[in-house]
Amino acid sequence: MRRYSAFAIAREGARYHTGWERAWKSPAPKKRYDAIIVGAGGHGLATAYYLGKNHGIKNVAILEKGWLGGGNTGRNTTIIRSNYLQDPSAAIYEKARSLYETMSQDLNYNVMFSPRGVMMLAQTEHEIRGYERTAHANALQGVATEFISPQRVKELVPIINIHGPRYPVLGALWQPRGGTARHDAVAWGYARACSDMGMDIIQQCEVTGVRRDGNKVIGVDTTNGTIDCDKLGVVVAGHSGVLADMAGFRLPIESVALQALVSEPIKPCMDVVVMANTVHGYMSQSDKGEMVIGGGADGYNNYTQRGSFHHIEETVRALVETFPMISRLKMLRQWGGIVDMTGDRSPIISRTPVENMFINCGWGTGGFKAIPGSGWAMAELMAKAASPLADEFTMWRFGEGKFIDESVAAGVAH
Ligand code: FAD
Ligand code: PYC
Repeated sequence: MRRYSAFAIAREGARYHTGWERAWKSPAPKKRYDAIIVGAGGHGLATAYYLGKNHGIKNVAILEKGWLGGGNTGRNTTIIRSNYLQDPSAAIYEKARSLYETMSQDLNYNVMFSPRGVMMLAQTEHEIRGYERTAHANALQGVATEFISPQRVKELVPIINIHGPRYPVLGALWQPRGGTARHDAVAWGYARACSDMGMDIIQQCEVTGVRRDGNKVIGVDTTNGTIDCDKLGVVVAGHSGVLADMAGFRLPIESVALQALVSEPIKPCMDVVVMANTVHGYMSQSDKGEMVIGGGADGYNNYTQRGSFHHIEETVRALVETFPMISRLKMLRQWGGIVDMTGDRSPIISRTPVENMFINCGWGTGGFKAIPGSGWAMAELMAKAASPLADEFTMWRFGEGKFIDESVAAGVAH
Protein backbone atom coordinates (compact mmCIF):
# COMPACT_ATOMS: atom_id res chain seq x y z
CA MET A 1 0.00 0.00 0.00
CA ARG A 2 1.33 3.44 -0.86
CA ARG A 3 1.89 5.71 2.15
CA TYR A 4 1.50 9.47 1.97
CA SER A 5 3.36 11.93 4.14
CA ALA A 6 1.92 15.37 4.80
CA PHE A 7 4.29 16.73 2.20
CA ALA A 8 3.31 14.13 -0.37
CA ILE A 9 -0.35 15.00 0.14
CA ALA A 10 0.52 18.67 -0.28
CA ARG A 11 2.45 17.91 -3.49
CA GLU A 12 -0.38 15.73 -4.84
CA GLY A 13 -2.84 18.50 -4.10
CA ALA A 14 -0.70 21.15 -5.77
CA ARG A 15 -0.38 19.01 -8.90
CA TYR A 16 -4.07 18.27 -9.06
CA HIS A 17 -5.45 21.71 -8.25
CA THR A 18 -4.14 24.09 -10.84
CA GLY A 19 -5.60 27.07 -8.99
CA TRP A 20 -3.17 26.50 -6.15
CA GLU A 21 -0.20 26.16 -8.45
CA ARG A 22 -1.14 29.48 -9.99
CA ALA A 23 -1.14 31.02 -6.55
CA TRP A 24 2.20 29.50 -5.60
CA LYS A 25 4.92 32.14 -5.24
CA SER A 26 3.02 34.65 -7.38
CA PRO A 27 3.59 38.40 -6.95
CA ALA A 28 0.94 40.30 -5.00
CA PRO A 29 -2.26 40.62 -7.06
CA LYS A 30 -3.17 44.17 -8.03
CA LYS A 31 -6.86 43.77 -7.24
CA ARG A 32 -8.74 44.85 -4.13
CA TYR A 33 -10.20 42.01 -2.06
CA ASP A 34 -13.41 42.13 -0.05
CA ALA A 35 -11.51 40.22 2.61
CA ILE A 36 -7.96 39.09 3.28
CA ILE A 37 -7.30 36.25 5.70
CA VAL A 38 -3.76 36.07 7.08
CA GLY A 39 -2.75 32.49 7.86
CA ALA A 40 -3.59 29.37 5.86
CA GLY A 41 -3.95 27.09 8.84
CA GLY A 42 -7.20 25.28 9.51
CA HIS A 43 -8.84 28.27 11.19
CA GLY A 44 -7.92 30.73 8.43
CA LEU A 45 -9.00 28.38 5.66
CA ALA A 46 -12.25 27.50 7.43
CA THR A 47 -12.96 31.22 7.90
CA ALA A 48 -12.49 31.82 4.18
CA TYR A 49 -14.61 28.77 3.30
CA TYR A 50 -17.58 29.88 5.43
CA LEU A 51 -17.23 33.49 4.22
CA GLY A 52 -17.90 32.10 0.75
CA LYS A 53 -20.32 29.32 1.58
CA ASN A 54 -22.47 30.98 4.26
CA HIS A 55 -22.19 34.66 3.31
CA GLY A 56 -21.46 34.72 -0.43
CA ILE A 57 -18.18 36.63 0.09
CA LYS A 58 -15.83 34.98 -2.41
CA ASN A 59 -13.50 37.81 -3.44
CA VAL A 60 -11.09 36.63 -0.78
CA ALA A 61 -7.32 36.08 -0.55
CA ILE A 62 -5.66 33.85 2.02
CA LEU A 63 -2.04 34.84 2.63
CA GLU A 64 0.40 32.34 4.09
CA LYS A 65 4.04 32.94 4.92
CA GLY A 66 4.93 29.25 4.60
CA TRP A 67 2.78 26.54 3.09
CA LEU A 68 -0.85 25.83 3.82
CA GLY A 69 -1.38 23.65 6.85
CA GLY A 70 2.32 23.93 7.73
CA GLY A 71 1.71 25.57 11.11
CA ASN A 72 0.01 23.95 14.09
CA THR A 73 -2.71 22.53 11.87
CA GLY A 74 -0.26 20.08 10.33
CA ARG A 75 1.59 19.45 13.60
CA ASN A 76 -1.10 18.51 16.07
CA THR A 77 -2.21 15.17 17.47
CA THR A 78 -5.71 15.51 15.94
CA ILE A 79 -7.85 14.96 19.02
CA ILE A 80 -11.46 16.12 18.59
CA ARG A 81 -13.78 16.48 21.57
CA SER A 82 -16.22 19.00 22.98
CA ASN A 83 -16.22 18.12 26.71
CA TYR A 84 -15.58 21.68 27.93
CA LEU A 85 -17.06 23.19 31.07
CA GLN A 86 -18.40 26.64 30.24
CA ASP A 87 -21.48 27.20 28.07
CA PRO A 88 -19.84 29.41 25.38
CA SER A 89 -17.07 26.82 24.98
CA ALA A 90 -19.45 23.87 24.79
CA ALA A 91 -21.43 25.75 22.13
CA ILE A 92 -18.50 26.41 19.80
CA TYR A 93 -16.63 23.12 20.36
CA GLU A 94 -19.80 21.05 19.93
CA LYS A 95 -20.70 23.02 16.79
CA ALA A 96 -17.22 22.15 15.51
CA ARG A 97 -17.48 18.49 16.48
CA SER A 98 -20.84 18.17 14.74
CA LEU A 99 -19.42 19.83 11.59
CA TYR A 100 -16.59 17.28 11.64
CA GLU A 101 -19.21 14.51 11.40
CA THR A 102 -20.19 15.68 7.89
CA MET A 103 -16.97 17.42 6.80
CA SER A 104 -15.86 14.78 4.30
CA GLN A 105 -19.22 15.00 2.53
CA ASP A 106 -19.42 18.83 2.78
CA LEU A 107 -15.94 19.30 1.29
CA ASN A 108 -16.04 16.18 -0.89
CA TYR A 109 -12.61 15.43 0.57
CA ASN A 110 -11.92 12.52 2.90
CA VAL A 111 -10.74 14.01 6.18
CA MET A 112 -10.86 10.56 7.81
CA PHE A 113 -12.96 11.69 10.76
CA SER A 114 -12.93 8.79 13.19
CA PRO A 115 -15.35 9.19 16.11
CA ARG A 116 -13.68 6.42 18.07
CA GLY A 117 -14.25 7.99 21.49
CA VAL A 118 -12.02 10.11 23.74
CA MET A 119 -11.43 9.48 27.42
CA MET A 120 -9.76 11.72 29.98
CA LEU A 121 -8.56 9.63 32.91
CA ALA A 122 -9.33 10.69 36.47
CA GLN A 123 -6.35 9.73 38.64
CA THR A 124 -6.95 11.89 41.72
CA GLU A 125 -10.03 12.67 43.82
CA HIS A 126 -9.79 16.22 42.55
CA GLU A 127 -9.98 15.04 38.95
CA ILE A 128 -13.00 12.85 39.73
CA ARG A 129 -14.85 15.88 41.07
CA GLY A 130 -13.76 18.04 38.14
CA TYR A 131 -14.81 15.53 35.49
CA GLU A 132 -18.09 14.65 37.20
CA ARG A 133 -18.85 18.35 37.22
CA THR A 134 -18.02 18.58 33.52
CA ALA A 135 -20.25 15.57 32.75
CA HIS A 136 -23.16 17.30 34.54
CA ALA A 137 -22.49 20.58 32.70
CA ASN A 138 -22.28 18.71 29.38
CA ALA A 139 -25.64 17.03 30.07
CA LEU A 140 -27.23 20.48 30.45
CA GLN A 141 -25.43 21.71 27.31
CA GLY A 142 -26.56 18.75 25.17
CA VAL A 143 -23.02 17.39 24.83
CA ALA A 144 -22.96 13.58 25.16
CA THR A 145 -20.35 12.66 27.81
CA GLU A 146 -20.40 10.46 30.88
CA PHE A 147 -18.20 9.66 33.85
CA ILE A 148 -17.24 5.97 33.66
CA SER A 149 -15.78 3.50 36.17
CA PRO A 150 -12.22 2.07 36.12
CA GLN A 151 -13.66 -1.30 35.05
CA ARG A 152 -15.34 0.32 32.03
CA VAL A 153 -12.04 2.06 31.23
CA LYS A 154 -10.30 -1.33 31.23
CA GLU A 155 -13.00 -2.83 28.98
CA LEU A 156 -12.55 -0.01 26.46
CA VAL A 157 -8.73 0.02 26.68
CA PRO A 158 -7.45 -3.47 27.52
CA ILE A 159 -3.79 -2.37 27.32
CA ILE A 160 -4.15 0.16 30.15
CA ASN A 161 -2.76 -0.40 33.63
CA ILE A 162 -5.49 0.87 35.96
CA HIS A 163 -3.54 0.05 39.14
CA GLY A 164 -0.84 2.65 39.19
CA PRO A 165 2.00 2.53 40.12
CA ARG A 166 1.81 6.19 41.17
CA TYR A 167 -1.77 7.04 40.32
CA PRO A 168 -4.44 4.34 39.89
CA VAL A 169 -7.19 5.03 37.35
CA LEU A 170 -10.25 6.08 39.35
CA GLY A 171 -12.58 6.61 36.40
CA ALA A 172 -12.71 8.73 33.26
CA LEU A 173 -14.67 11.40 31.45
CA TRP A 174 -15.78 9.59 28.29
CA GLN A 175 -17.04 11.21 25.09
CA PRO A 176 -18.05 8.39 22.72
CA ARG A 177 -18.42 10.67 19.66
CA GLY A 178 -15.06 12.39 20.17
CA GLY A 179 -12.19 11.10 18.06
CA THR A 180 -9.61 12.11 15.49
CA ALA A 181 -9.35 13.32 11.87
CA ARG A 182 -6.49 13.58 9.39
CA HIS A 183 -5.10 17.06 10.10
CA ASP A 184 -3.55 17.95 6.75
CA ALA A 185 -6.61 16.61 4.94
CA VAL A 186 -8.68 19.14 6.87
CA ALA A 187 -6.44 21.96 5.62
CA TRP A 188 -6.38 20.64 2.07
CA GLY A 189 -10.11 19.96 1.98
CA TYR A 190 -10.92 23.52 3.00
CA ALA A 191 -8.24 24.88 0.66
CA ARG A 192 -9.61 23.04 -2.35
CA ALA A 193 -13.14 24.21 -1.57
CA CYS A 194 -11.90 27.83 -1.25
CA SER A 195 -9.99 27.51 -4.51
CA ASP A 196 -13.10 26.10 -6.22
CA MET A 197 -15.00 29.22 -5.10
CA GLY A 198 -12.39 31.37 -6.89
CA MET A 199 -10.46 32.49 -3.82
CA ASP A 200 -6.69 33.08 -4.06
CA ILE A 201 -4.44 31.13 -1.71
CA ILE A 202 -1.06 32.84 -1.83
CA GLN A 203 1.70 30.88 -0.17
CA GLN A 204 5.20 32.08 0.72
CA CYS A 205 3.68 35.51 1.20
CA GLU A 206 4.41 36.90 4.64
CA VAL A 207 2.40 39.82 5.95
CA THR A 208 4.86 42.40 7.24
CA GLY A 209 2.58 45.36 7.94
CA VAL A 210 -1.05 46.37 8.40
CA ARG A 211 -2.01 49.40 6.27
CA ARG A 212 -4.54 51.84 7.66
CA ASP A 213 -6.34 54.99 6.63
CA GLY A 214 -6.84 56.67 9.99
CA ASN A 215 -8.16 53.88 12.16
CA LYS A 216 -9.54 51.84 9.27
CA VAL A 217 -7.72 48.92 7.72
CA ILE A 218 -7.13 49.27 3.95
CA GLY A 219 -4.70 46.45 3.21
CA VAL A 220 -1.47 44.76 4.13
CA ASP A 221 2.22 44.95 3.25
CA THR A 222 3.68 41.61 2.33
CA THR A 223 6.98 40.16 1.17
CA ASN A 224 5.37 40.07 -2.31
CA GLY A 225 4.14 43.70 -2.26
CA THR A 226 1.07 45.51 -0.93
CA ILE A 227 -2.44 44.07 -1.21
CA ASP A 228 -5.66 46.05 -0.66
CA CYS A 229 -8.74 44.85 1.16
CA ASP A 230 -11.93 46.04 2.84
CA LYS A 231 -11.74 43.61 5.75
CA LEU A 232 -8.82 41.82 7.36
CA GLY A 233 -8.99 38.60 9.35
CA VAL A 234 -5.83 37.67 11.25
CA VAL A 235 -5.65 33.94 12.03
CA VAL A 236 -1.99 33.23 12.74
CA ALA A 237 -1.97 31.26 16.04
CA GLY A 238 1.48 31.63 17.68
CA HIS A 239 2.25 34.79 15.69
CA SER A 240 -0.88 36.68 16.72
CA GLY A 241 1.06 39.02 19.01
CA VAL A 242 3.39 39.88 16.12
CA LEU A 243 0.48 40.80 13.81
CA ALA A 244 -1.28 42.76 16.57
CA ASP A 245 1.94 44.67 17.09
CA MET A 246 1.98 45.58 13.37
CA ALA A 247 -1.52 47.01 13.76
CA GLY A 248 -0.59 48.94 16.91
CA PHE A 249 -2.36 47.05 19.69
CA ARG A 250 -1.44 44.39 22.22
CA LEU A 251 -3.07 41.02 22.84
CA PRO A 252 -3.29 39.18 26.18
CA ILE A 253 -1.50 36.20 24.72
CA GLU A 254 1.76 34.27 25.03
CA SER A 255 3.45 31.91 22.57
CA VAL A 256 5.00 28.63 23.70
CA ALA A 257 6.21 25.47 22.01
CA LEU A 258 4.11 22.31 22.27
CA GLN A 259 5.47 19.05 20.96
CA ALA A 260 4.43 15.55 19.98
CA LEU A 261 6.06 12.32 18.86
CA VAL A 262 5.13 9.10 17.10
CA SER A 263 6.34 5.56 17.51
CA GLU A 264 7.11 2.93 14.93
CA PRO A 265 3.89 1.38 13.57
CA ILE A 266 2.47 -1.64 15.38
CA LYS A 267 -0.63 -3.80 14.99
CA PRO A 268 -3.92 -2.27 16.16
CA CYS A 269 -3.94 -2.26 19.97
CA MET A 270 -6.04 0.72 21.07
CA ASP A 271 -9.12 2.00 19.30
CA VAL A 272 -9.94 5.01 21.49
CA VAL A 273 -8.02 8.18 22.41
CA VAL A 274 -6.69 8.31 25.99
CA MET A 275 -5.58 11.44 27.80
CA ALA A 276 -3.90 11.05 31.20
CA ASN A 277 -3.61 14.56 32.50
CA THR A 278 -2.25 13.85 36.00
CA VAL A 279 0.78 11.82 34.96
CA HIS A 280 0.62 13.88 31.83
CA GLY A 281 0.65 12.22 28.50
CA TYR A 282 -1.90 11.30 25.88
CA MET A 283 -1.96 8.68 23.18
CA SER A 284 -3.94 7.38 20.23
CA GLN A 285 -3.13 4.98 17.41
CA SER A 286 -3.01 6.32 13.86
CA ASP A 287 -4.44 4.44 10.91
CA LYS A 288 -0.85 3.58 9.96
CA GLY A 289 -0.38 1.92 13.36
CA GLU A 290 1.93 4.52 14.90
CA MET A 291 1.24 5.49 18.50
CA VAL A 292 0.68 9.27 18.44
CA ILE A 293 1.90 10.76 21.70
CA GLY A 294 1.95 14.20 23.27
CA GLY A 295 2.76 15.90 26.53
CA GLY A 296 2.84 19.34 28.10
CA ALA A 297 3.80 22.71 26.68
CA ASP A 298 7.17 24.33 27.34
CA GLY A 299 7.25 26.29 30.56
CA TYR A 300 8.66 29.45 28.96
CA ASN A 301 7.69 31.62 26.00
CA ASN A 302 9.43 30.92 22.71
CA TYR A 303 9.04 30.67 18.94
CA THR A 304 11.33 27.68 18.42
CA GLN A 305 8.75 25.35 16.81
CA ARG A 306 10.49 22.30 18.26
CA GLY A 307 10.01 21.83 22.03
CA SER A 308 12.45 20.87 24.75
CA PHE A 309 14.00 17.45 25.43
CA HIS A 310 12.86 16.95 29.01
CA HIS A 311 9.22 16.81 27.85
CA ILE A 312 9.92 13.81 25.67
CA GLU A 313 11.33 11.93 28.63
CA GLU A 314 8.55 12.98 31.02
CA THR A 315 5.82 12.17 28.54
CA VAL A 316 7.17 8.77 27.60
CA ARG A 317 7.71 7.94 31.28
CA ALA A 318 4.07 8.83 32.03
CA LEU A 319 2.81 6.72 29.19
CA VAL A 320 4.94 3.69 30.01
CA GLU A 321 3.42 3.83 33.49
CA THR A 322 -0.09 3.96 32.01
CA PHE A 323 0.50 1.50 29.15
CA PRO A 324 3.40 -0.81 30.19
CA MET A 325 3.25 -2.69 26.86
CA ILE A 326 4.66 0.33 25.01
CA SER A 327 7.94 0.26 26.97
CA ARG A 328 9.85 -1.41 24.13
CA LEU A 329 8.46 0.75 21.35
CA LYS A 330 10.88 2.81 19.28
CA MET A 331 10.02 6.45 18.80
CA LEU A 332 10.37 7.56 15.18
CA ARG A 333 9.75 11.29 14.95
CA GLN A 334 9.32 14.32 17.18
CA TRP A 335 8.20 17.82 16.23
CA GLY A 336 6.76 20.99 17.73
CA GLY A 337 4.44 23.87 17.04
CA ILE A 338 4.01 27.36 18.50
CA VAL A 339 0.76 27.63 20.37
CA ASP A 340 -0.96 30.84 21.42
CA MET A 341 -2.08 30.81 25.05
CA THR A 342 -4.53 33.12 26.77
CA GLY A 343 -4.82 33.42 30.55
CA ASP A 344 -8.20 31.66 30.73
CA ARG A 345 -7.23 29.02 28.11
CA SER A 346 -10.12 30.11 25.86
CA PRO A 347 -9.82 31.57 22.38
CA ILE A 348 -10.24 35.11 21.11
CA ILE A 349 -12.62 35.64 18.18
CA SER A 350 -13.02 39.35 18.13
CA ARG A 351 -13.15 42.74 16.53
CA THR A 352 -10.02 44.75 17.30
CA PRO A 353 -9.22 48.40 18.05
CA VAL A 354 -8.64 48.80 14.27
CA GLU A 355 -11.83 49.17 12.26
CA ASN A 356 -12.58 46.23 9.93
CA MET A 357 -9.72 44.18 11.36
CA PHE A 358 -10.70 40.97 13.16
CA ILE A 359 -8.64 38.47 15.09
CA ASN A 360 -9.02 34.76 15.75
CA CYS A 361 -6.40 33.25 18.07
CA GLY A 362 -5.72 31.86 21.52
CA TRP A 363 -6.71 28.28 20.67
CA GLY A 364 -3.55 27.25 22.45
CA THR A 365 -3.06 23.53 22.74
CA GLY A 366 -6.58 22.64 21.66
CA GLY A 367 -7.69 24.36 18.46
CA PHE A 368 -7.63 21.53 15.92
CA LYS A 369 -10.94 20.22 17.20
CA ALA A 370 -12.44 23.70 16.89
CA ILE A 371 -11.51 24.46 13.26
CA PRO A 372 -14.96 24.23 11.61
CA GLY A 373 -16.83 25.95 14.47
CA SER A 374 -14.21 28.68 14.72
CA GLY A 375 -14.26 29.31 10.96
CA TRP A 376 -18.06 29.43 11.02
CA ALA A 377 -18.06 32.00 13.85
CA MET A 378 -15.20 34.12 12.49
CA ALA A 379 -16.80 34.29 9.04
CA GLU A 380 -20.11 35.39 10.57
CA LEU A 381 -18.32 38.02 12.68
CA MET A 382 -16.46 39.37 9.63
CA ALA A 383 -19.59 39.35 7.42
CA LYS A 384 -22.17 40.62 9.90
CA ALA A 385 -20.11 42.30 12.65
CA ALA A 386 -21.54 39.86 15.23
CA SER A 387 -21.82 36.11 15.77
CA PRO A 388 -23.68 34.33 18.58
CA LEU A 389 -20.91 31.73 18.74
CA ALA A 390 -18.20 34.38 19.12
CA ASP A 391 -19.98 36.90 21.37
CA GLU A 392 -18.28 35.88 24.61
CA PHE A 393 -14.81 35.45 23.12
CA THR A 394 -13.87 39.11 22.65
CA MET A 395 -10.36 40.32 23.36
CA TRP A 396 -11.85 42.81 25.84
CA ARG A 397 -13.15 40.14 28.23
CA PHE A 398 -9.81 40.14 30.06
CA GLY A 399 -10.14 43.83 30.91
CA GLU A 400 -13.77 43.30 31.93
CA GLY A 401 -13.03 40.26 34.12
CA LYS A 402 -15.35 38.01 32.07
CA PHE A 403 -13.00 35.05 31.86
CA ILE A 404 -14.08 31.75 30.32
CA ASP A 405 -11.95 29.49 32.47
CA GLU A 406 -11.13 26.24 30.67
CA SER A 407 -7.82 25.40 32.31
CA VAL A 408 -9.08 21.91 33.27
CA ALA A 409 -10.77 21.13 29.95
CA ALA A 410 -7.69 22.25 28.02
CA GLY A 411 -6.26 18.91 29.03
CA VAL A 412 -2.63 19.78 28.34
CA ALA A 413 -0.38 21.12 31.10
CA HIS A 414 0.84 24.66 30.59
P1 FAD B 1 -1.86 27.41 12.34
O1 FAD B 1 -2.19 26.10 11.76
O2 FAD B 1 -0.57 27.53 13.09
O3 FAD B 1 -1.92 28.45 11.16
C1 FAD B 1 -1.45 29.78 11.27
C2 FAD B 1 -0.71 30.10 10.01
O4 FAD B 1 -0.37 31.48 10.01
C3 FAD B 1 0.60 29.34 9.88
O5 FAD B 1 0.56 28.51 8.72
C4 FAD B 1 1.66 30.43 9.77
O6 FAD B 1 2.71 30.14 8.87
C5 FAD B 1 0.82 31.60 9.30
N1 FAD B 1 1.44 32.92 9.58
C6 FAD B 1 1.99 33.33 10.74
N2 FAD B 1 2.45 34.59 10.61
C7 FAD B 1 2.15 34.97 9.34
C8 FAD B 1 2.39 36.17 8.59
N3 FAD B 1 3.00 37.23 9.13
N4 FAD B 1 1.97 36.22 7.30
C9 FAD B 1 1.34 35.15 6.72
N5 FAD B 1 1.12 34.00 7.38
C10 FAD B 1 1.51 33.91 8.68
N6 FAD B 1 -5.56 20.78 19.12
C11 FAD B 1 -6.56 19.86 19.25
O7 FAD B 1 -7.74 20.23 19.20
N7 FAD B 1 -6.29 18.55 19.44
C12 FAD B 1 -5.03 18.08 19.54
O8 FAD B 1 -4.82 16.88 19.68
C13 FAD B 1 -3.97 19.02 19.44
N8 FAD B 1 -2.69 18.60 19.57
C14 FAD B 1 -1.67 19.48 19.37
C15 FAD B 1 -0.35 18.98 19.41
C16 FAD B 1 0.71 19.84 19.09
C17 FAD B 1 2.11 19.28 19.13
C18 FAD B 1 0.45 21.20 18.74
C19 FAD B 1 1.58 22.12 18.39
C20 FAD B 1 -0.85 21.69 18.76
C21 FAD B 1 -1.93 20.85 19.06
N9 FAD B 1 -3.25 21.28 19.04
C22 FAD B 1 -4.28 20.39 19.20
C23 FAD B 1 -3.56 22.70 18.82
C24 FAD B 1 -3.89 22.96 17.37
O9 FAD B 1 -2.92 22.41 16.52
C25 FAD B 1 -3.98 24.47 17.08
O10 FAD B 1 -4.80 25.09 18.05
C26 FAD B 1 -4.58 24.74 15.72
O11 FAD B 1 -3.98 23.94 14.73
C27 FAD B 1 -4.42 26.20 15.37
O12 FAD B 1 -4.77 26.36 14.01
P2 FAD B 1 -4.57 27.75 13.32
O13 FAD B 1 -5.14 27.65 11.97
O14 FAD B 1 -5.08 28.82 14.22
O15 FAD B 1 -3.00 27.94 13.32
O1 PYC C 1 -7.15 19.65 23.15
O2 PYC C 1 -7.67 17.55 23.30
C1 PYC C 1 -6.84 18.45 23.18
C2 PYC C 1 -5.44 18.11 23.03
C3 PYC C 1 -4.89 16.90 23.16
C4 PYC C 1 -3.58 17.06 22.93
C5 PYC C 1 -3.31 18.35 22.65
N1 PYC C 1 -4.48 18.99 22.73
